[in-house]
Amino acid sequence: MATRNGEGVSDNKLKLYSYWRSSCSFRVRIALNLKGLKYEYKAVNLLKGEQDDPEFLKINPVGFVPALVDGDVVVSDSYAILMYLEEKYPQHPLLPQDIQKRSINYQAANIVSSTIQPLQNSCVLKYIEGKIGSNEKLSWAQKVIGKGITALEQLLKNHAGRYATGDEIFLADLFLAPQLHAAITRFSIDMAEFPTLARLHEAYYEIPAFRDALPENQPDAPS
Ligand SMILES: N[C@@H](CCC(=O)N[C@@H](CS)C(=O)NCC(=O)O)C(=O)O
Repeated sequence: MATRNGEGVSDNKLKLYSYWRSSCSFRVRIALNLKGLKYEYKAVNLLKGEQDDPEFLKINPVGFVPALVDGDVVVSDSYAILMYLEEKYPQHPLLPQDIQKRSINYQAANIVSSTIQPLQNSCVLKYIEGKIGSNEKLSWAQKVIGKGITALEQLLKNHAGRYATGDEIFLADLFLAPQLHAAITRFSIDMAEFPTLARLHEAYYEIPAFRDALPENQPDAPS
């Protein structure tokens, strides 16, 4: 398992177990950046099966990234990690005060994390590819992403401002940005039918915390 000790992070207690292309890790990287938290990047190579390494399973018995270590606290699952970070490090709140806006944030985050991503997780796509074939893998991913983002477009078209639920970045954006990035760059989804989401996708690139969290900007990304 590769480990990176970048400049200025060696004394920091936060460690993020991540894979460059993992959309779930991407969510947490954005939150850490928004909250101004430095962290040590611990690369887990999903292509080499390092998620099933016995040492990593001690950190996350499910065998998925991301996982966060903060001193004695170990948290896995991006949603749980984001809620932990929100409570421990309240700077740059991830949830709005307004209760309706909050509920939209919860809905959007859950559509991504429960309805889309688990169905296009790498282990699922690998299984489909092995059992049926690589064409079916892509059409399956496009089908589940298309269904989910159709619902997201409906949900957000009347609530979005510059970002998903107004002019500030909140939880919904942390789930949307990685999912939209994967939809467009990995799964060739045509965004013409999703004008609100296409606009949000463009807006995210303007934010340094998002850009620094992009898959291609991670230390374990292929050069
Ligand atoms: N609900 C979990 C899902 C984590 C997850 O599915 N992670 C993917 C990468 S985005 C993974 O580690 N996949 C490894 C595999 O499929 O073997 C979360 O939000 O953290």
